Amino acid sequence: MLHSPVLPLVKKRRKLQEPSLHVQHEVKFGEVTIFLVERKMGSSRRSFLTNLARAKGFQVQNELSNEVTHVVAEDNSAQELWEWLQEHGLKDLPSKQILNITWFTDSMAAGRPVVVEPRHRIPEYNQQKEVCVEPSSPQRLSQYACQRRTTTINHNKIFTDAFEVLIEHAEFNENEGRCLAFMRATSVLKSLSGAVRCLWDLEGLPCLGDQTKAVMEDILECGKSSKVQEILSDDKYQALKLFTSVFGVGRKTAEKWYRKGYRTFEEVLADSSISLNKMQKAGFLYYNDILKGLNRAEADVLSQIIEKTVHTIVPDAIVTLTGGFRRGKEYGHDVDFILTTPEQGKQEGLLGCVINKLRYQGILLYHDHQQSTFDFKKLPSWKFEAMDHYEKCFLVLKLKSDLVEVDTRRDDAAERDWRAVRVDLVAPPISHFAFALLGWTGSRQFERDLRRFARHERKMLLDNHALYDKTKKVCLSAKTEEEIFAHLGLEYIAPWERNA
Ligand code: DCT
Ligand code: MG
Repeated sequence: MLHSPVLPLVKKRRKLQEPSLHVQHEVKFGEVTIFLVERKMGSSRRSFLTNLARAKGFQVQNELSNEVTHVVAEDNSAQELWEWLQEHGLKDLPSKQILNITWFTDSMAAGRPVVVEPRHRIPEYNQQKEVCVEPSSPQRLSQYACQRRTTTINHNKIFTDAFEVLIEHAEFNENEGRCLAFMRATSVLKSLSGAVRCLWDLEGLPCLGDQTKAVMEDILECGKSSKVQEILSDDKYQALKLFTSVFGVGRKTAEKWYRKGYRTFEEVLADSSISLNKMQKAGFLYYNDILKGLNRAEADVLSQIIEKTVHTIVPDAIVTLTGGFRRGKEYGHDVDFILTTPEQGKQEGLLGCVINKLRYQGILLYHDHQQSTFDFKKLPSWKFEAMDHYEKCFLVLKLKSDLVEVDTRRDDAAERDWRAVRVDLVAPPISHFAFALLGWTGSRQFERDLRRFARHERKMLLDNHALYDKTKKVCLSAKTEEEIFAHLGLEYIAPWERNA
């Protein structure tokens, strides 16, 4: 196909007029590197916006390079932008965020990089990309999720949704091998830049074995998998799925209730011999609210509440949003925060005070406060437990509807001005912040593969506390996630590319 000549989108003379080059600003958001496209925007507006962003702690590059994560354009057509970007021969172009100016202005207004929403994207840019992108060369795809870039855009949802049922079913039946196989396959499919249209597309992809391919073949041929349909209508699967959807109810408890012959909540709650623990009581009490989860706007309001509360206790405490929302997800089942203090050790006891303040504000519905069992001398923690040893608390809070447009409707139509939401807080010492942040950012599959990669490829042990080099017999310290990736000899993967 012939294209019209592509005009340069950055004019050479700009360099001479870049007063900001000499001004040093503190970088607050190391994970974001912006490039502003000059064409249509104009050089003076570009330089004004560059200075504005830098003054707010954003990194803005004058030249387009591989380090750029967010390309921001104003009024450029999808086609001219795509062609121009192609010419630069950037690594991983499909993984870069190509955005219109609204993302930039929203971020400036918020004072931080906002999560990319559909309205921030360039109209028709993705179609342009899909027409032009060669399917990413499968041979190069790593078997480790920590060597792939996986955004929240999943082109293969039809397959991964089916796999998720199979994963859950395998989990209920304690079939670890099958569970792992489908989790790895799901993760590979999520990382692809396009939809799989036939089994040939899977040539050379890692982690896709015969059983996963058979399910995909079924879906490709009939639009659904008979195996998945069978599970979905299975009595035991349905009961365990229902029971484990209650906050505080794990597989074992669900199984016990199923064995007693129960299939509904009413049946469980009518049995006086079943004593629910505190967490399960809260789980039933706020079941519908918690099941709804939260959206980004609600998570932002909670961030403000938690930040404000924490800062009345320790003014310079550091509050960091983590978990799925840090990865750019629009919805989550909870909001996760890491709290720490610049002064080592000052975070001790902080969570207890936060809980008291939340109670005083009248928004604490439930809390499970776990003291730290963190022992520096025991590092590295040789057992890779699901839970880390930091002080943490699992909360249910009231999110008031006067703060954000909260869906407070209840099935019984009772009037109320709040909704119950799940919040997790974890408080590592600042010395271990980077490890805690990396661990709590997830996704779970990304974490699993980071640890597997460390162990098998680097002879290192990684967990939420530390990185241990078994060859050198030393713990490698790190202040940032970038340093941990560097210790592991891995290319840095930004949080929004960890949705493995
Ligand atoms: N995590 C961890 N140890 C745990 C639980 C979680 O290291 N015991 C990590 C993995 C992901 C991250 O913390 C947050 O956990 P979740 O909130 O369960 O996951 P999420 O990715 O935030 O998903 P959601 O959006 O549904 O909350
Ligand atoms: Mg979460």
